[in-house]
Amino acid sequence: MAAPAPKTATEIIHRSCPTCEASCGLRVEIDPASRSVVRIEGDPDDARSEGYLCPKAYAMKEIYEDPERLKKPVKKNADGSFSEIEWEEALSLATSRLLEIKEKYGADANGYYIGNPTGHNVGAQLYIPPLLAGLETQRSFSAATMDQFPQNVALHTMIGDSWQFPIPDIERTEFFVCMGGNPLVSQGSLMSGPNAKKRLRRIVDDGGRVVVIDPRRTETAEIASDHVFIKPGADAFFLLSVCQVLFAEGLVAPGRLADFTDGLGRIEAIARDYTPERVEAATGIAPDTTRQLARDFCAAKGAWYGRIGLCTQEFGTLASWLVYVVNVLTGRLDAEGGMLFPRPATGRSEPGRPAEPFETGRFETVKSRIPEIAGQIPCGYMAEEIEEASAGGQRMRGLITTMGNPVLSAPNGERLAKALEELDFMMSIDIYINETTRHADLILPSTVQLEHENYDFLFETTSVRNFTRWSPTLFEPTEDQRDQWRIYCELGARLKGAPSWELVDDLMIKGMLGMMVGPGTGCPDITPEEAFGKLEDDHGPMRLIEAMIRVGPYGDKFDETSEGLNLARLRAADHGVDLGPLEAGRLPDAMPFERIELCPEYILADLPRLEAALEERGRADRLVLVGRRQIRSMNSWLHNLPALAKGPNRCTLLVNPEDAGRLGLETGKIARVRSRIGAVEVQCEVTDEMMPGVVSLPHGYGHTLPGVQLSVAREKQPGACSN
Ligand SMILES: Nc1nc2c(c(=O)[nH]1)N[C@H]1C(S)=C(S)[C@@H](COP(=O)(O)OP(=O)(O)OC[C@H]3O[C@@H](n4cnc5c(=O)[nH]c(N)nc54)[C@H](O)[C@@H]3O)O[C@H]1N2
Ligand SMILES: Nc1nc2c(c(=O)[nH]1)N[C@H]1C(S)=C(S)[C@@H](COP(=O)(O)OP(=O)(O)OC[C@H]3O[C@@H](n4cnc5c(=O)[nH]c(N)nc54)[C@H](O)[C@@H]3O)O[C@H]1N2
Ligand code: SF4
Ligand SMILES: [Mo]
Repeated sequence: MAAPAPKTATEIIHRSCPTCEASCGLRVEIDPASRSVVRIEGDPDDARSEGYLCPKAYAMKEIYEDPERLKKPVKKNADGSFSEIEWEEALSLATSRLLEIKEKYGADANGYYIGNPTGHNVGAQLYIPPLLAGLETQRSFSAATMDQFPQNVALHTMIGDSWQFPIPDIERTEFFVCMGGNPLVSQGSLMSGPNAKKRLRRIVDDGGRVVVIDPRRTETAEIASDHVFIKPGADAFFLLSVCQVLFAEGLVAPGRLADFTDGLGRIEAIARDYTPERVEAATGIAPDTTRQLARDFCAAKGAWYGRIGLCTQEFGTLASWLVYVVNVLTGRLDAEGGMLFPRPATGRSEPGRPAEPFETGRFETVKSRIPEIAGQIPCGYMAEEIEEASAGGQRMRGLITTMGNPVLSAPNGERLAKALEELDFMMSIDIYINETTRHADLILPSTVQLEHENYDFLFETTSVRNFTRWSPTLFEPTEDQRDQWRIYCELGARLKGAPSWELVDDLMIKGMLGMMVGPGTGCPDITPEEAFGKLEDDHGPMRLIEAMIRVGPYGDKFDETSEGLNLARLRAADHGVDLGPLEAGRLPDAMPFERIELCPEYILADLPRLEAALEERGRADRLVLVGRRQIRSMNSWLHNLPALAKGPNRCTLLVNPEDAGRLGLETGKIARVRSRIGAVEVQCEVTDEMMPGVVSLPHGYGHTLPGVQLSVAREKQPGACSN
């Protein structure tokens, strides 16, 4: 009889969850011998998440284990199938094809699309510049323009920094207005805070109020004190009416903000016409409700918040801007319990930063002549940029998609899918053969989260509490795998004709240190060369992070006798480093502009278009489709994971009973949803959680397209894509 196999020793490793913005602290038990994850639990010692986790905590394990995940580059064969190739062949093929296009048609004939998981991968964020330096194209697309871009534009033009987001002070607020966000499901976006339910309940339990303004009675609305239905896309009208009430009733009280804010008189004049009565038909909100809400908000320590529902709509920039305006008029921006500016350890919100100029129109799309805005072209124009029908101008011939699935996430994915076939060369950097990457000639897979280090670089700028956190590698990748940053750096180096990626990497860190240390900087006593010599890592993103945190507000300033933050201390902090509650009173020092511009010309220029829509928005016979997020999904890419894909069909159309009666729809029956662009057939769910005249369908589904190698998604949650 054989002896029982010896029980192998498991290890506990702490890291943050890389799947959504909340970045919960996790306690992961692994078996190093079999390179497997045994268990994932919430980390009770993490100051932000206190042991909380959601079902998606298991995503990083299941992604790591997914048999359909790519581990080596694959190249498309003549018959459309893919075969594995070596990295050297893959990178030299990519380089030669992209350079060929660049030489023949110019650098702008190549384009790129950057997707959402970039925000969760520090290497992917920091190494885009070397890739772009190699590509030299202005054809730039990203998930950002389908996400928070209206907020970026508003902040850029109001305070001079498009990425300095004010975040609700959810731990101290007494009155939280939530428009177009569903934090109970999304776990808070631009309000990164684990366990949104507990945080929002706290407000109500302490006698405060949570007011949800949403065309759906969402999961968040269910635990809120108040829910107000609003017609989709009418937020700008509603917010202007709130401003009108604030002025008319003498409630405007910017407090200390008044000392450095321009445009108060101008916004008063703009809002004057938008009484609650005048916009009622468009918004669906009773005037008394608007007036009472404005009064109650002013009487409490409140935070007024708007999120994706205010961005993915026709008047997204106006709506996003007006949310900030309301916070300024009521003195809630930069005030405790209001909207506060985080202070990341990597120092991106410190005083003395120059304002970047707000630029637009340096590049235009080939057919519709749509101008770029702050370097981005709207994703809705990707297809048109490629199509042969757009010839006449210089169309896009080569495309890199990285960490994105625009065929399911961008507007009119069906048209985009057709257009992708017209490219001379397409490559994707992705871990799956999915709806988008199936069109690529070449796919380069990166390591996944458990195979590389990480740092919560984006979410320390959006967190409800200041923190800094490093996450270790759990399983060393094989020789055949590459990190995302390494792929960018190597491809960029080859496109530029640089001798090696190592050299490019060294130039990056040296360039950064040259600006951050030495005479005239916050670290005057050390030269860039000396600082370079003190860095722990030889290469990679953590070397850049080390420089930033040592120079940053909590850093040791490269002084070993200091108690300040450095990479060794960061790496030793198993549960992350809690840097305390968000600070109030950081303005005007912490913003690049000297004064807040309440009425940026660029944004005001859109007001006539809004006014012209007032009547049409008030029509009673409109039926509008909105989106919906779900706890077990992350956009399009977790549907191939058995633990998250199980259960009934989730891609259902929510319809109000009134509309269902009128249209002859029933729960469980199939509805045909049609627009100017196309049609999908989906299962109905009749529910009074929808506002009459509004239906809801989640995004990120539609996994039955030919060539997609996501067998679990295809079988368990195929759904349909309405984009
Ligand atoms: N109707 C509707 N459409 C929407 C939205 C909506 O609310 N409604 N929301 C919009 C928003 S906010 C966003 S952010 C976009 C998202 O749009 P996208 O970013 O285009 O879509 P995702 O589904 O997040 O695609 C992520 C991709 O990254 C890949 N990936 C995951 N992990 C890794 C990794 O470690 N390495 C590499 N190389 N690849 C990886 C996945 O396989 C997948 O292909 O969708 C937008 N579209
Ligand atoms: N579980 C899960 N979490 C996620 C994601 C996911 O896919 N799944 N995605 C992540 C991403 S990429 C993002 S950007 C964030 C987004 O985070 P949230 O902004 O919280 O996203 P949603 O849950 O889509 O909430 C949007 C809400 O806007 C409402 N809405 C739609 N149109 C309008 C309108 O015109 N006006 C108003 N007032 N409301 C409207 C919708 O009914 C919905 O309740 O979530 C992130 N977190
Ligand atoms: S809430 Fe977000 S960060 Fe926390 S466990 Fe779930 S997916 Fe991960
Ligand atoms: Mo997003």
